[in-house]
Amino acid sequence: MKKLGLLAFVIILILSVSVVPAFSQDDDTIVIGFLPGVVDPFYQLMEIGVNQAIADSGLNIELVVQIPESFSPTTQTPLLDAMVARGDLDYLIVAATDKEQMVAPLQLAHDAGVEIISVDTFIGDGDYVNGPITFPLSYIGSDNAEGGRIAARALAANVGEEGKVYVQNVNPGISTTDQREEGFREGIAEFPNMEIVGVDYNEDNENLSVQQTAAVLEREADLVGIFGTNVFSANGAGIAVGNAGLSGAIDVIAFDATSFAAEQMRAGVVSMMIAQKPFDMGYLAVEMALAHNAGVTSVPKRIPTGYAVITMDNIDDPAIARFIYEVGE
Ligand code: T6T
Repeated sequence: MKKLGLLAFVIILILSVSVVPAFSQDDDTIVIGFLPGVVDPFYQLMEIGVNQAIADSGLNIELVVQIPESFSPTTQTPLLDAMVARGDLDYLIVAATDKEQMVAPLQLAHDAGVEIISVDTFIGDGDYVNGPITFPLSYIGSDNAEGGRIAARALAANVGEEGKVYVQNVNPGISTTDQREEGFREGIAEFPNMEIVGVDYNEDNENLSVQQTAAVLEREADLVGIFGTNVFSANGAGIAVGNAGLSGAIDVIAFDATSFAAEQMRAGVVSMMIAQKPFDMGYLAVEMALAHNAGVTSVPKRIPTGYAVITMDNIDDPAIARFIYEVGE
């Protein structure tokens, strides 16, 4: 009997050890990382969308946010590595700051068991079904080439389809702004009497954008229009045009729709804002992560989020004005 009692005790001990959870943390917690490109109103609104989707889900989710201090793989990669090193990240919602340079760090994260969801920007060529990079779960963002074409056609219409135009851009290698420039070039090529006289890269620095634009305004006395491919590019271009006393004489098309760009529209500097839907991008990214976590196997590899095109004709329409990035800049 004594032997039997001892055997029972050993069996109970073995069973109880084998059911001790592997982690002390509550196993139901889903850990989601959010790693945008930089601090700006666009990504701030995206983060609001992320938080809203988490709140609406009612699930037990831990959100880990890291924001690079500049829009660059050099500042983004260490933050990514630190997030992965936590060892508990289930999903990462990320705006890669370079379509090539962020491939290897994101591949490492994926190899470590983190599911990757691209928001805004993509890696590789963005075709996560047939392209060179297929490991991310989804790419959620604007059709940026189309955005560039919209800008070109609007600018052409505003200037009578002729004249010299200039592009303020961020850095080569960023999927979004590269595609906006490409789309803009395609669009301008539809107008034989129009010419792009230059492109400058401002490193996502508004002051640099002001300086570069001012230099072009000095050089090109007959410039008729400027395309600013993102928040800081458009802000800088608009400020330089205003400083030169050329408001209204030079047409500025702003990609993105900050409240500053809206002010510049009302001041007659900016004629069009191409508003993206960053709130939707953040919200949908969380929803896709949760769908995947619940076992959904057909998460779409590409989710385009669309635009609201804002001009003086519709800026006071609440259904349109709601797309201005109001985040208390
Ligand atoms: O235009 C957005 C974003 O789409 C782009 O990838 C980087 O710049 C912004 O964040 C605006 O500053």
